[in-house]
Amino acid sequence: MLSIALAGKPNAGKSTFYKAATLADVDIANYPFTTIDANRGVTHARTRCPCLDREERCGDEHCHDGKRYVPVELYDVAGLVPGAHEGRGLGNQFLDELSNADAILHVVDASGATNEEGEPVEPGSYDPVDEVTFIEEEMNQWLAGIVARNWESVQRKSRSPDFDLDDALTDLLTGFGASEYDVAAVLREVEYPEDPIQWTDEDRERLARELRARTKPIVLVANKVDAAPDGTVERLREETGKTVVPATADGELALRKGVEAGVVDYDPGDEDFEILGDLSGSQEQGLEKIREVMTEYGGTGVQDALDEAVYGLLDHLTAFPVQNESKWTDGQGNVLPDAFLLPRGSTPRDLAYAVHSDIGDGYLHAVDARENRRISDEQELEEGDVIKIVSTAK
Ligand SMILES: Nc1nc2c(ncn2[C@@H]2O[C@H](COP(=O)(O)OP(=O)(O)OP(=O)(O)O)[C@@H](O)[C@H]2O)c(=O)[nH]1
Ligand SMILES: [Mg+2]
Repeated sequence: MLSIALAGKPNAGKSTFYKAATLADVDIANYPFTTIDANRGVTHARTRCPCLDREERCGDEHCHDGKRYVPVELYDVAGLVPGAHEGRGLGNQFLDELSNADAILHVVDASGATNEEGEPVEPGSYDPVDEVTFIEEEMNQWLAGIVARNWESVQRKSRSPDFDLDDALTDLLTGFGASEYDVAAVLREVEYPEDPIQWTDEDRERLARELRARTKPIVLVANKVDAAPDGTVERLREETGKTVVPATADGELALRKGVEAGVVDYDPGDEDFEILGDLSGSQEQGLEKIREVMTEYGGTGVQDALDEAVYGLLDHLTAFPVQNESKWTDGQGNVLPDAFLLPRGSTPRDLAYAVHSDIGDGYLHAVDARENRRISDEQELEEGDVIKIVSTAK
């Protein structure tokens, strides 16, 4: 499963985002370091369900009238403060949690009402652009530290006649989620001394920065946009050059709670919602405030941020394996039972392996269930493909 981590300074709204996205029970409070243990749960990316191209909706619990929700893992970690890589605040331990992440949603407090330690300050007096820079720097320094601490082993290996820097660095960095391919690509981009003994701290930092950018790409979530000074989102975009998704995590949380209570009709990622039941005046006012923000930004931004990470930054697509190519069902008659997120460029065989390694090993060919025709093994899958895998394994 793809794994996305929420990172950011304390008090930015990470746990609120996490709770809204997973509906798990977590602590939320207006002071720094509310979260001290990492939380891990399941959320979803939203896409268009192929059932919309048929007469009947699939009725799967992950499909709401053609809005398809595909599981993704979400991590909520403790806040990072300047110096976290040296152990300040809750420090290194939580940076280590980021190792498992395929992408990072950096939750920024766009209201400017908390400083870099997450302490409340005069609203608008802290510039959120600064937290973008320092959080990224903490992550880079953390990785540089891992490389530096393990450099001796690289030096030792370099004495062997069949030494290969790519291999040594891949060994060192697999735990961080860097593949051989990532290491090779980064070594092509940066200049470095041939002999590991001559590497300086700057060389290691450059390597770490490039690898971090490649293996832990970041989407900025401009949270608390309901309380942000005008122009903050635009400025974040311009000054960081990153993708910025404006969001109100506690708005999303209120809506999801409303849905649970049966008083709100809303699917995550919708641009608007409907009030169903009779609410007290203040409840209704609260919801109408959220609606204003949603109207301005096209939704609460929580689902958009997840989708941006999965389909934008990580460039994944959704493929739907079926056993019956005309009914689009599995062996039990469930319509479009599964959805898999795969990197763009994946082939039918990759999908077979994603379903099960036995299915992959026994792969014979694949059928495009939309066209009802056999497709080539080299054909790259597309978003929304419905595929029957023919395999010797069942
Ligand atoms: N105005 C506004 N406040 C929000 C929003 N999202 C979260 N908050 C508030 O921000 C404060 C901090 O929220 P948390 O989710 O606990 O923040 P955190 O980033 O997990 O903080 P730590 O665990 O301490 O690192 C709480 O008072 C939330 O209610 C939002 O969209 N708008
Ligand atoms: Mg928290």
